[in-house]
Amino acid sequence: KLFNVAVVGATGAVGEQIIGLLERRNFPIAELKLLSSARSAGTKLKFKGKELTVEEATPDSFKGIEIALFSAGGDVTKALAPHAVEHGAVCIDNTNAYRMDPDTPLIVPEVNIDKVSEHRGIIANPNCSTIQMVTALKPLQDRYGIARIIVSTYQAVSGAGSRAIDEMLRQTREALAGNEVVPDILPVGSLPVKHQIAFNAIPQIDKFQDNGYTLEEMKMVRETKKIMGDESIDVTATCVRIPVVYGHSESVYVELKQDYELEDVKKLIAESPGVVLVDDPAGQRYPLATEAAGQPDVFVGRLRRDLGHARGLNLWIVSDNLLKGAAWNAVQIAEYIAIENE
Ligand code: 11C
Repeated sequence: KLFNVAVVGATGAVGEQIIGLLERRNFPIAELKLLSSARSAGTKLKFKGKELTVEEATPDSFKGIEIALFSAGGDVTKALAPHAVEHGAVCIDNTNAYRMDPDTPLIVPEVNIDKVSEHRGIIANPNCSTIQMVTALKPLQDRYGIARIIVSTYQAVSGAGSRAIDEMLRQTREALAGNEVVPDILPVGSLPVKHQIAFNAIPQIDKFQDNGYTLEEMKMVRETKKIMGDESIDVTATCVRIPVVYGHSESVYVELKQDYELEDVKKLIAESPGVVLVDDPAGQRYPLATEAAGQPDVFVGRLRRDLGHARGLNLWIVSDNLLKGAAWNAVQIAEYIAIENE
């Protein structure tokens, strides 16, 4: 069976990756509709050698659409996804709009694809920094149980969109030329205070919440519990933006519920779907953002037992935030939906 598919946010950093993946994966498409804000409508994009014109997304855009992939911001999802559902589409949403809604499954295929059938029209795609962490930790949860996670992230500017990439490159040129560096977007476009990202590390991703954590940090806490199906896991996160274009890196400390052997953990990770073990200290091999960029997998290395806690384990987890962290996870879900509805 072929499906009528819509991509909402087609001209954005994630939308562009979704279109590329639909083409490379040869997704069974009858008609592909590319949608965006009025500002980007009219843009021409290539799909399988054909030029398609991006249209403005409106409630009526979804007539006849069977699968809609949203990545145009939470407000757009909230305004349009209910109309898409009314027209009979299954929506796969890359935004924060419905992730914590109890009626909306929050899916990482390697972790909880069994929950996808509970959807009522909308399936949520988690935040990029959460996706790569839970993909890597799922085999440990299944084998040993997880009591606690402490994560610090080193996140790429592409997570904040194409304009943040441009800003980092511009600031780098300004700094190298000895000119004044002018911050414009980061850490948060909608807040008045801006910080330099070139040659810097900014410990703020998204807005601060009343509890002193940022929204990005709280997404990691809440989404991890929901995806792993265990509210008892203690999660604490510190999320930091660094001047890397593609690929989020994470230092993760995990406390397991049962004793483990390091060699067993390495074997388990090496055998797990969607995860690649890169762990050879003697050869100075470990996951790097530059090597993960453009790849669909989650890369795991620097595995070592905690020095103070026998069930504590340290890992370094890296993945392309626009692929497994966004577009690839969404297309994996879409492929599952397509197979189910064949
Ligand atoms: C970042 N994680 O790196 C964010 C981007 O909720 O899907 C993704 C935001 C989201 O800035």
